[in-house]
Amino acid sequence: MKKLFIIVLSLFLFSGTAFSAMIIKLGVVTKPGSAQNIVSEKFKELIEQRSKGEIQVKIFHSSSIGTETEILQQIQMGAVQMGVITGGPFDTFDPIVRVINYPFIFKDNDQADKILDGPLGDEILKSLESSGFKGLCFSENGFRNLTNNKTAVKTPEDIKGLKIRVMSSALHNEIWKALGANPTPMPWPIYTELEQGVIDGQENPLWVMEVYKFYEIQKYMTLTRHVYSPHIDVASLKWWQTLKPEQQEMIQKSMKDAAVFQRNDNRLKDADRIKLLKEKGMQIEANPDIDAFRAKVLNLKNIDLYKEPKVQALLLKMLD
Ligand code: EAX
Repeated sequence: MKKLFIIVLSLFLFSGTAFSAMIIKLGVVTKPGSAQNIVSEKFKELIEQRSKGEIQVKIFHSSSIGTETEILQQIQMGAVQMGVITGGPFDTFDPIVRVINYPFIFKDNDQADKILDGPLGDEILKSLESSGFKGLCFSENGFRNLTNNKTAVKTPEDIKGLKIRVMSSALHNEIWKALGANPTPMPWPIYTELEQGVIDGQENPLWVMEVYKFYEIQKYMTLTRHVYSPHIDVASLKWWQTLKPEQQEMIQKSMKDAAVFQRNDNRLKDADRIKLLKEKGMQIEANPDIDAFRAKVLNLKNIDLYKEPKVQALLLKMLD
């Protein structure tokens, strides 16, 4: 009897030591307090709780495992399992992402949610599978606004010749060329380049100006809202296919809940950000000549970057 007990006990202990939590490595390029980090931390909290600790998340932030492009490459290989990545650098991996980065395609948050949470969003997420990603959902970076340290900007004329940092994306480069700027693609982060005057300006959602203290080094901001920048919350398809259906479901649901939480959080905080940035000394142009900006980018849909039939078709559907 004693022997049996020992056998049973050792079997139990063995299976106990054989059990180990699954660790998900998740990469973001931003620092704690940033939009990407808020989604990631919420996801970590939800999945660890819902899986009762069987699934754990290790967040690699502040570019500690590379730029967004490098994180995506590691996700493709399965070396990193998940990422919360801005639309910009993603479009080199799948040109369909250019559809959501099209300037002025979303007029407000509600429309962005409706489209990205609906069939068009699903079509984009599904498309990512052909480049090795399981697209889970969209959280948000937000509507992007222009800042610079040279001049107040109200119309595209004011932008002429300004050296503007853009994300590592051929499309974003084209957008700023069309607007008359001198765009310079570079990966995140960019504080030092702005501080040293290597670039005159940049464009990002309001939270970035606050969290990264751009008010210290950028005098002018224009509420251009030229691109609505979602984050694409992705997993490695290679890894995803090794998961049990119930794990997939739990991860999918937790990430979607985290995304909805973060979008609301960002929008709630936006209300106070303009005030804060003004107090910090930024000069803000709240009513730029948006029609003039829009006119400058009207023909972008005809550029080669939108040529692929699948991409062209989806863009036209969205512009409809
Ligand atoms: O969220 O590279 C960028 O401009 C992104 O918006 C950055 O990740 C900040």
